[in-house]
Amino acid sequence: MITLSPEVQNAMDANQPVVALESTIITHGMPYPQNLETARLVEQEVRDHGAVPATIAILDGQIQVGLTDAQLEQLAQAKGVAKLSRADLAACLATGGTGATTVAATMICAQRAGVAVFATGGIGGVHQGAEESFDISADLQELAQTAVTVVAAGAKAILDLPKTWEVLETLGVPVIAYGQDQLPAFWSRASGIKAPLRMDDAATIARGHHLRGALGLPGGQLIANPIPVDAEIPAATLAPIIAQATADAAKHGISGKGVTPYLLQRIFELTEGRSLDANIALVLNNARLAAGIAAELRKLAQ
Ligand code: PSU
Ligand code: MN
Repeated sequence: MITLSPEVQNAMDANQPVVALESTIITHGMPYPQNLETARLVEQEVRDHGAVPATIAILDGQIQVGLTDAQLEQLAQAKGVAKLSRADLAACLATGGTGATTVAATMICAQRAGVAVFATGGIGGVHQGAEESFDISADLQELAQTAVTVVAAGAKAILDLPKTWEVLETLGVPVIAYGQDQLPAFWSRASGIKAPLRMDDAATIARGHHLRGALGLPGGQLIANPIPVDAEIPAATLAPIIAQATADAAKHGISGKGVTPYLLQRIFELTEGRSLDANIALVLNNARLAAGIAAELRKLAQ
């Protein structure tokens, strides 16, 4: 069921640190060709910081952990690729299908392959208006069940962030701000919401992961890593743009799996590309931290 790329297989055999990367950000989170350029840059960033990248996707009914450059390029250019979450994973394998993995599905595949650390942009969460739509990302439940430490720049700021953090607290997921007291808000460093937990170095985060396992607790950790200062867009600048995009989504009747990709694309248009530049910068920043955590976790496992 699971195919490791030669690079990932070698790393696993040699007990080298490995960082999982998702593929929905490539197919549904960014336009071509920036999606492909970013996917390559993120992989390189992981390598430059001492770990091996494992981009995960389902290709022709096989879980691929680690993609060749040709596979990456094919995925980045493909149209109408399925967006796979926990519910869709086995069905895609059963039908021999191809699809991109969300945070939830990437966590499942990573854990099965023995990869404990995963870098992405921002997790899914509770959508605005969820009290009507009931739209809550499966990413939250996954963090409660699957023992992978996920490094993200918080939850995407298109969401209802206070409700997202409340749900994670209810589910018993450690939400750990990296190097600051408040939670970041994806494109912005500040959200005005105090983080439940804070850690300042990769070794402590790795110990936290390790000790959850030792305590027999299921689930992972969410590391909320603020976007670099020079790349951020202030929350006040984005607020009216997010409101506009959300209103446009409602007007066009966008629902379900389509909501997040629509909002990201609309905000890209409304910011004339600035949101994408920030998104790329924060993913690279998360890849760096994840590589450091993966290296510390390897030391603990020895
Ligand atoms: N991070 C980004 N861009 C993205 C995503 C994460 O910077 O597009 C993707 C992830 O795959 C995440 C998904 O799981 O968005 C959330 O989708 P939904 O809200 O439908 O659960
Ligand atoms: Mn949803």
